[in-house]
Amino acid sequence: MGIPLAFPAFRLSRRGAVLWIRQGIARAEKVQDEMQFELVSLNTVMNPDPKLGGLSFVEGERDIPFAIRRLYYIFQAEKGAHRGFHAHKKNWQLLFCPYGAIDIILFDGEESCTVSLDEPSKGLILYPGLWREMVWKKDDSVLCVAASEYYDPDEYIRDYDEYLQYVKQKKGGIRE
Ligand code: T46
Repeated sequence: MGIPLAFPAFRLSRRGAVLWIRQGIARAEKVQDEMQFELVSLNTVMNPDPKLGGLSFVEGERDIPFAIRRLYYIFQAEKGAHRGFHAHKKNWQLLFCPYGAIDIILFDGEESCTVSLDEPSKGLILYPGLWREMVWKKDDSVLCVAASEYYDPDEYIRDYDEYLQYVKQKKGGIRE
């Protein structure tokens, strides 16, 4: 049996309020809606015998607001490693760090914010359109990503100036 969680998950976006309720996932804290991301607690079952550890799980379209088309993970990166430096135009993602600690630095064209993934039960949902950088705080930390889309290099924005232009266009009401 999972640990009972008191609060339903919900999110608010610029496009209006969206409510999604699912037993077993809780909104850990309200992070800035304007930044279009959300920190959530993943379903977690700790074994009564501490030597046997715990198990966390996520169900697409139930615990997170998208179906999972792709999983990937980054491993064997050293403390101090920086990766990322891009945004996605279409991809929704759930990031989590089952081992170690990784800081995720987010930027929406105006504001930036850092979220620390330092516990296996912490999940970070990223809406499309956020610039991100990942910083390894411990050797061999593992970053896992559940993504809404198949891999498509054309839906990445890897050029910073292009990203700023993209944000400007979106704020001006031009959408893809
Ligand atoms: C993200 C952060 C958190 C593929 O061939 N297929 C894939 O599904 C992915 C994700 C990557 N690749 C190739 C593309 C590059 O040649 O793997 C190589 C490394 O990818 P990248 O430099 O984009 O890795 P990161 O760590 O900068 O970013 C990755 C994800 O690409 C990205 O979606 O949000 O992790």
